[in-house]
Amino acid sequence: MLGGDSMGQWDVFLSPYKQAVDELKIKLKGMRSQFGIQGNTSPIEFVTGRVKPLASIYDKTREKGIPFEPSSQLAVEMQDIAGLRIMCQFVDDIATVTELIRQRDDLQVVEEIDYIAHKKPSGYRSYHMIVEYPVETINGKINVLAEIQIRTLAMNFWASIEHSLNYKYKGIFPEEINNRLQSAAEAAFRLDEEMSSIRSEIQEAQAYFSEVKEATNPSIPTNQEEERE
Ligand code: 0O2
Ligand code: 0O2
Repeated sequence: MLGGDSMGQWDVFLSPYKQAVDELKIKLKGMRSQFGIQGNTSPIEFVTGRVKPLASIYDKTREKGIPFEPSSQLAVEMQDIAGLRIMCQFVDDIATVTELIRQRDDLQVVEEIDYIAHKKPSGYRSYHMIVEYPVETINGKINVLAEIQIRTLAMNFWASIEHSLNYKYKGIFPEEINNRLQSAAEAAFRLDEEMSSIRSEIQEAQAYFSEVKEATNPSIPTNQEEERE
């Protein structure tokens, strides 16, 4: 168990990461709503974010063979303490999102890992960007690293299922489960391909659906209108 002092040090160490996650989540969600306001379909479906829980930080320090303590070594070697995840409907949206991120002035991309072109042996597919993000604190600016994972809904579905199974089996899957996971990864890949091939039809239907929804939505009366009634 961690003592009070040690917990305090972790709180101090993790606080800029929490701020980075909160700020980046707002900014990435902002990109999504700007597409909507301009009347365009957003390449971003939804965004989530988290600060890595201490138990996961502990596990990863064991794997990496580095000390489990708040330190500059940890800040450099563990690049996903601040983690953002962007979900897209279509594989092509991922390139649009990565380009938008590269163009931003408020962060610096330091590394990109393409697990879509080169899927992991587990079957995992996703595009990872490691970014350096400046957090303004009362003690000055702190640059923190954050990992942005960009993936389709199908890739996300597979990864979240595999993640839970990994937790249960501690990474050592029975052969049957392993085979099923590999074929599920192939199925997710084919689903992405199928959806891409009818992308324009899907997007027309979605635009039509939201127009109809807007037209049939009863307008909410303003205060003035309510007073008049
Ligand atoms: P809205 O109106 O639903 O778009 P938070 O701090 O609550 O904003 P957090 O805790 O990082 O976000 O992550 P959380 O709660 O897991 O999900 C973040 C956003 O993603 C939420 O939307 C969820 O509704 C949305 N979300 C999560 N899973 C799915 C999913 O499978 N499909 C879709 N379409 N959306 C999902 P918001 O931000 O609350 O607003
Ligand atoms: P969690 O619980 O999501 O935080 P590296 O230091 O680059 O050599 P690292 O940091 O493991 O190694 O980088 P990598 O491989 O790019 O993975 C970072 C994150 O990607 C993982 O974080 C997962 O979120 C996700 N990921 C990578 N491989 C897989 C996989 O095979 N299955 C699933 N479901 N997710 C994967 P954590 O810390 O492992 O986990």
